[in-house]
Amino acid sequence: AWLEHQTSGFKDKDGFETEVVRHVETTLARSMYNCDEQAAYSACSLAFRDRLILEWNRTQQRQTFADSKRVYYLSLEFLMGRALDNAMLNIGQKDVAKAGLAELGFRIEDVIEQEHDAALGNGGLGRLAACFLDSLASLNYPAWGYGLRYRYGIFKQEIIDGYQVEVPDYWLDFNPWEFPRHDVTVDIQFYGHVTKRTDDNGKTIATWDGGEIVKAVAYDVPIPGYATPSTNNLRLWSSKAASGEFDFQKFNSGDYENSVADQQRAETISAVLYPNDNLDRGKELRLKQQYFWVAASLYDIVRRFKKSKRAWKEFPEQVAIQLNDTHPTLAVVELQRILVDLEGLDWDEAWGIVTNTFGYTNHTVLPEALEKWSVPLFQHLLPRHLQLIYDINLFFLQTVERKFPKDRDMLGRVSIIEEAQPKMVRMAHLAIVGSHKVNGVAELHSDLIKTTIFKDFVEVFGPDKFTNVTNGITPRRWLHQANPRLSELISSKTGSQNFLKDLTELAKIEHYKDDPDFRKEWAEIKYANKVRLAKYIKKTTGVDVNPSALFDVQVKRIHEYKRQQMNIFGVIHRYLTLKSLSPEERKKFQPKVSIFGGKAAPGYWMAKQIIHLINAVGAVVNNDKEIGDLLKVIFLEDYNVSKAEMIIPASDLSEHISTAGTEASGTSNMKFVLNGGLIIGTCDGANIEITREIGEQNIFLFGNLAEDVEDIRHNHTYGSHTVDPDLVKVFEAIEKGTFGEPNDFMGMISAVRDHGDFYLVSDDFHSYIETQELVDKAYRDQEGWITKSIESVARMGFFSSDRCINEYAEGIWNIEPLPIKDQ
Ligand code: 26M
Repeated sequence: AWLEHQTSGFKDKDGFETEVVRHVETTLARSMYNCDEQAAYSACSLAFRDRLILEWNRTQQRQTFADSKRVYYLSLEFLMGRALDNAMLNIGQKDVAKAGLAELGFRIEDVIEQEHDAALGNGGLGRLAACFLDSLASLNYPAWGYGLRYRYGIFKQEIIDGYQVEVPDYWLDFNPWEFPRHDVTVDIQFYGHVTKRTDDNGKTIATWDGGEIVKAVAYDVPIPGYATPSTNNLRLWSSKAASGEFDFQKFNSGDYENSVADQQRAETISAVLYPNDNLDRGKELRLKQQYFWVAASLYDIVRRFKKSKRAWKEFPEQVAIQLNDTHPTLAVVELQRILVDLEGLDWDEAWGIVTNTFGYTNHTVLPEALEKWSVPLFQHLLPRHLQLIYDINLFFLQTVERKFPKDRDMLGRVSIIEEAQPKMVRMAHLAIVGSHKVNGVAELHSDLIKTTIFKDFVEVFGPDKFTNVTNGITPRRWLHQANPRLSELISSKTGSQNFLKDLTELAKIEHYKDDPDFRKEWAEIKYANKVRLAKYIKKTTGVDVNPSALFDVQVKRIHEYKRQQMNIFGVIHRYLTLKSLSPEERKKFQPKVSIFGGKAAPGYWMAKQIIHLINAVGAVVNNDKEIGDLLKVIFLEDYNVSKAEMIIPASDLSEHISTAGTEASGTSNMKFVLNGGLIIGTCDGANIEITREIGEQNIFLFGNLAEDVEDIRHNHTYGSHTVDPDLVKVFEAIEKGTFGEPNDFMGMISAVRDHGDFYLVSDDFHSYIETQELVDKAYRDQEGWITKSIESVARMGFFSSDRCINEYAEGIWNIEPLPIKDQ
């Protein structure tokens, strides 16, 4: 209903054009005669931005006036992608823009593609945060995101001679979607020392003095909800020298270098996103980033609360703060510091407020990703916080002691401080102790954390503190925006676009699964999306791929646990099989295009080797005349959100093949199925729930189960370990030099053969190959395949991030949507 009588839209295409022209001529100071696509993008964004600002202001006013509970989502990563297309669709005026731009001589697609992705994230965790913002706004929840305004997002990936090369991603040249708030700043303190004194009542007062100050400046990004006037705020902090530009005192006294160095050191804090996904390296600058962002955000949240003049005990009734992994865990300590040191509350009252405010989401069980900070580093950078952590730990361990008297091992295991050389602060333990709820991101994952890494805490706090919220994705970006024709076909059958607000309405399309016209259109849409991707592949790699072949896609961060190495070994196996066949036999083979994409962390040697092998295999296979269209191997450079929007709708089959028990949830699995692709996968993460929803007949599952992994690993080390015979043949081909210098790939081979095959590549290989054969067979039955595709999409309603956010709101945050009255 809002769309019909919205106050902020353009009246019609002429109204839109007037605004675009005005922005080109005045804001950009250009003539319409030399308005290129980039200028058209800028002007179009500015025109939409003007509309957004009005609703944004109103939403903030409405939230302030209602004075109800707000949720704050603290995340070091927001992988937003492009904003213009999303803004046009959420406001509901893409058609108007399309017609207006056409009259001005532009194709809307070309204009949209001018925008640089906002890539302030690594992968799943960062993209989840972006989907959550979309759902929070679309469901009218009073919510803010808080993050860091990195000058450089995740690096741009170039592939040169088959190797990954990293190029800085400078994205802020022209960004119409952010609003600097030079008046909203917070001074953030580092280093220094703590003095304690006793006041007249015998109470200990701690003061933290000295050290250095860095200024946090707020930059706000509007987050429009879909088909609602609600426009929420994402606040990103940028670091600046506290002295303003640079220190003139030092400058005038001739110390030019140091005056500039201070400024640069301050600005370094928000300069660059750490490009590691699922790996913690314990670097001081990362801890500085965390405290800088957390302290600025909490100052802001507390300031807003104080304006309401409520008693402190009401804080958790007004404020919910969600910790996106352990990265913002310092917020727990910072709030306790504010309440005790600055506001003078008693320890216990303060701690009650703190624990009722925070919720913690765990996103990984990989030990190398669990954050730990060395105590000496902490002592140096945040001396008061370390004291508070010791106190928190002391009181916590006392309660554990009361519950489990004399269990010294238990105390050692759950302690926030790890007794190592040097001692370490375990951030996950701190996050659990400081929160009222802890959740995993898919059922299997939530069960696993309760029975493995956080088992002792279940004993200490009881099982109710631990819960599951299965991830979801926004259907606006991942269906309507990425696949407009499919969205259109669905709405023609469900009767409206309401499925984009209530994804369970997808169930209605199952009635049409036998309707020949519907099926034909369904297949045509997939084919058209494949043609589009084939053109892109031709343009970027020079390789011709046949859009009728089976497109088999694995796009995600490159990581051993995600097992891209198993995929490429499987491709080599397929190639060797094809080579061994007669031309006649070959003709019976299902033609296939194997498509990879994803970034390796710059310091992750093995991941880079995997990329190199994929490219080396492509170079041989794609030029083998005997093979032709039967097999192509493509590595798509610089996989990111906007490329995902093009790649995902074009897949027939996608791979989600992590070693069971390692992928917490996965979210691209949901995106692929929602777009009519089938998946091959292990019993891991959300694959299991996807199977439950869509039916076993619609998914290709294989491999060992999570519950067996430990024993198998034990066997690798202490029992006999033999490599699967088909995989041996693959290794032999690599070692013979079939794909170039074998030494380049020995790391991958010996990880499996000589170093315990930690990720079970060999153990799962046979099952993987067999299941790929089932895929080929199923694909040859095109009618059967289309049925699977339609049934799957129809049953994906559960995986909307709207459902997911509603679960957080009810089970963890205890917040309600803010009703919108007609304005
Ligand atoms: C930690 C320390 C230092 C530098 C970087 C990190 C770090 C950054 C990102 C650690 C982990 C990071 O991301 C983890 C992640 O993306 N996890 C994924 O979360 C998704 C959303 O819940 C899940 O779907 C994926 O399965 C899970 O791997």
